Amino acid sequence: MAIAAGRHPAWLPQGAFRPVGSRRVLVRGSGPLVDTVVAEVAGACARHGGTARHLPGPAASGPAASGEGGDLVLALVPGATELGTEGFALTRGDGRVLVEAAAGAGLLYGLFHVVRLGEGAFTGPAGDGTGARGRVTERHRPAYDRRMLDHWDNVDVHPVMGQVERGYAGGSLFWQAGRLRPDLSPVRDYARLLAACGVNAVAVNNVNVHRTEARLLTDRLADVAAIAAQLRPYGVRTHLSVSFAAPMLLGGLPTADPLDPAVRAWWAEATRGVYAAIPDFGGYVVKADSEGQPGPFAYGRTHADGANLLGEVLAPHGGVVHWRAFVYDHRQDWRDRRTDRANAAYDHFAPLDGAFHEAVVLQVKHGPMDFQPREPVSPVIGAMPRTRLAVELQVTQEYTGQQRHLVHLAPMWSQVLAFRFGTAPDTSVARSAGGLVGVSNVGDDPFWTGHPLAQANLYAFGRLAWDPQADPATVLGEWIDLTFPGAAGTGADADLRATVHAMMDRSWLTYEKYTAPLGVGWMVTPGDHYGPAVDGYEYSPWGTYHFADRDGVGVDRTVATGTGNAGRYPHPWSATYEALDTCPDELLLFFHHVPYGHVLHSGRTVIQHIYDTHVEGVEEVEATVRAWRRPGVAEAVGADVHARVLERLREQVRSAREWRDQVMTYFFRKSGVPDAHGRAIP
Ligand code: GCV
Repeated sequence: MAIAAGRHPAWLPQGAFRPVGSRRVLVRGSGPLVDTVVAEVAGACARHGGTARHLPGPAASGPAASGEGGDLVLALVPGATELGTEGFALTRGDGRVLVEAAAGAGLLYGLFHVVRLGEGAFTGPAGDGTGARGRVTERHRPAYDRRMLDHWDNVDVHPVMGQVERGYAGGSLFWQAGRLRPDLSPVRDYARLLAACGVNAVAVNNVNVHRTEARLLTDRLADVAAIAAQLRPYGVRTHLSVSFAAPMLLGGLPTADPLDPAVRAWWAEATRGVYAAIPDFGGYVVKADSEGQPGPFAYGRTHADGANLLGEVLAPHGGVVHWRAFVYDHRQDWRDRRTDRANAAYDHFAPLDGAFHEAVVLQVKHGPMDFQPREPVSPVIGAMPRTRLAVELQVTQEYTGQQRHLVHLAPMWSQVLAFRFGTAPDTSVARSAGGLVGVSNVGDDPFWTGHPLAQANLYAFGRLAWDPQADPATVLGEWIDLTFPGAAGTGADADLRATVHAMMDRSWLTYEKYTAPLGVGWMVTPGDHYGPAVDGYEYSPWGTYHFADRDGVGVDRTVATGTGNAGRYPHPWSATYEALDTCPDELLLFFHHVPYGHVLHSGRTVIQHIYDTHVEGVEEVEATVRAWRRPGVAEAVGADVHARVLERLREQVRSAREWRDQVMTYFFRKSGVPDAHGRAIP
């Protein structure tokens, strides 16, 4: 098994399999995913000189299995139900490794875990953190059953959005100019990469479902089945975005009213058809009453009515509907200062808590707006304890530099996942959620993600979906070591690891510095959302404002005098955000409109913070370029990766300077306040 030539191997270069492939490996058990494990092991051993054996019968649990011979034994132990279908137990020490799992998926994840550990799996200290010698067993189970990527891929090339909406990595892996791609082997490679970081579900088309895409549910279902066949061997289930108006668009019915018996019968029949073609189909994704997509409001019905209809037809087959909470009025009037997009999802959905069918998963964006570089956590996540929730993250870098800027997103996601609505640990975002969904950043680009270092975001998404408490710097370290096998060594190679860490660990904060300040967001060019346009959205219907004038800037979202958004949070956050003196600096302009001379907790005024951070942000990007150009880096990462990253970094510097100059000039002109350090502002 190897990523096809012509595509970067990402975190599965052949060298990553050397520690496994150079040993005596035994696989015990049978089943489709065990066959995948066998094929992986056989390929690695053929390449690296080891030996691979397969005994189809299951193993007895425990030491009996480990005594069967082999440096690495991967054994299916059907009785080990405490591991679940995807978990595995890893016993290692004394140079030998035993992976046990109750099901094939667990065995596959166990194999990729050993690959991740590398030579250290066999020679390093046992992984219980104590450094103990001898054989120690660790148990690994994913935090969430569903760890999913949504592809915003169109089947037809959309006249404005292209083949992939908000895609920055070329065309779609699945679709090309209206058709299924004739060669789906890259999809198989993609599934392999996903399994190796823990993702187990993929929605194969855009949540904005246009006319052609709607047909994937019925007469173009064979296309979806063909994709599912590529994903299945790596334990990745296929999901489909569907149009709420499908009964009209495809079924010729006069209505899509969710309470209409004919509509319900149509969905039940369509869903039977899907499961006949794809027995392990995961379910539907629905964007309803949002940015022009049809939904239940047209019939005077609630979103629970709409979602429950689909939950009911999917449940008998074991499927779920991911129903998105991204519902807001995109025809706002900027003169109206009471209506607030940040309140919309909460106001629509929180009152429906407890009203959803058990096969409905409410998919909530992590912030109340739309994937800005800094937002508070969405209050919806803390307000619906009786609803199955999935938190949606944006791996594709729509608002974070579009894979032209180096922005490592895992630190932001970790912060979101660790946020607690109350004081108890089970009030964290991670614990409130039952699943994690990421909008994929992958396309048909040879590096998968356009910017080669953006692969780390995809990897981190999978790892955090498996373990939301994982440390983002550790996850980045794993990614570096796997992707650039030499980086784990000493001397110049150890330097590469440090160099890449230094470039990436704080890159999100760097991006935040040179773009929109203090949580206010949105100063991007309307439409394509790349580059600065401070007033671009200021007088638009999209509900995304900063309200800068000569005296101050920011959105008053207090209960006392503003839109009341702070009051959507439970205590103590409602009070924390409501009061100027307790609101965290980084969210100040999200919750408050303040004078330019307002002094932050940092001791700087708002205007000086804007000046300073924009200068610092550009300096940090310039330092990043210098780091990448250090001697030895190109050799260690490969000339192709080096050249592509350098090209992107050059654009990042250009763009960051443009951001700096426009934002500083804008606020200097508005406020008339000079820079305390006397720097020239254009
Ligand atoms: C798929 C933002 C993006 C849209 C996207 C939407 C969504 O508004 O700009 O391209 O549509 O989010 O999440 O549905």
